[in-house]
Amino acid sequence: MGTPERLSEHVQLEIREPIAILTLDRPDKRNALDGGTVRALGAFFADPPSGVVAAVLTSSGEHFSAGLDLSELTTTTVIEGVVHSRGWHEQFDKVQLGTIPVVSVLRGAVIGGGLELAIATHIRVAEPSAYYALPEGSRGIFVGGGASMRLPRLIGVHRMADMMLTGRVIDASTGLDLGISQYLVEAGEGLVTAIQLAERIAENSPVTNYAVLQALPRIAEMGPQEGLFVESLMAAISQGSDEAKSLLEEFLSGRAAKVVASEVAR
Ligand code: 1HE
Repeated sequence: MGTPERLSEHVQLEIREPIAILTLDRPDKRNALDGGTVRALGAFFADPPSGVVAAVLTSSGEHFSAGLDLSELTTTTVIEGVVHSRGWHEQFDKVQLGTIPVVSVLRGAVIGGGLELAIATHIRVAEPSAYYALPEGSRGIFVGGGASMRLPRLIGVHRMADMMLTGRVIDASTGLDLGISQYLVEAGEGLVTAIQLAERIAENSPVTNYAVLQALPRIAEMGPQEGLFVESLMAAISQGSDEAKSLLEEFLSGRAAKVVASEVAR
């Protein structure tokens, strides 16, 4: 087990190769996200340590994150507001479009910018306490960390509009049904499940993981024929890798794990 260190004032980092565990660590402020935290996360995922091929993003205390540190907004001008929001876009793009898959653990409040961070991660494991909200409407602001781009792709424009206009809070079970999380586990099981998933992801060929992070979201945004063509290119690139050749050979010689129905049904 690695020794935890500080990535920044409010982010703890533990390396357990081949995975890294990042912890939002500002429980007294419900893990509200200040600029230093957002920049530290972006910098980590833009250039992860060698030997780390998957990550878990979790939190201290009862909540994942109460969103933007609202104390940062009280004196901003319009142009500073644009720059602030564009900074979040840049850093969260480094999470989503980086090179290592990120599994997040969602508990308690996953609000505003906290939800924006969560949906920039690739796999979200929720505990029953998780709840999702966009209270920007009641604060007189708009989302600024990518929610209007990422969230409608998960739940649809009209559900997001409902959350913003009425302040509707979505519970963990509904969040699972809508795809906000892909997993819903028992209370206290989120971190252990996320670590298991990250370790499983780390066993994949790096080419496949890279393709899932880089090619898949782009293909999903393309026209059908362009997307199919890029899929073929990515398929050929991955098939040509040394990892693919040895993994296929392992299967054909009966040495590889088979697909197990109970794992798939989870
Ligand atoms: C904060 C923040 C914050 C808590 N920025 N300081 N997000 C919100 O509008 C959500 C605001 N927060 C809440 O609704 C509640 O704090 C919670 C439901 C998350 C938790 O409630 P509770 O009763 O456990 O804690 P609390 O007493 O409200 O908060 C504890 C402390 O954290 C308190 O500070 P203290 O000095 O009085 O102890 C709170 O002020 C502080 N705190 N949340 C700053 N968000 C890129 S655009 C993204 C736009 C958004 O994210 S908008 C949504 C913002």
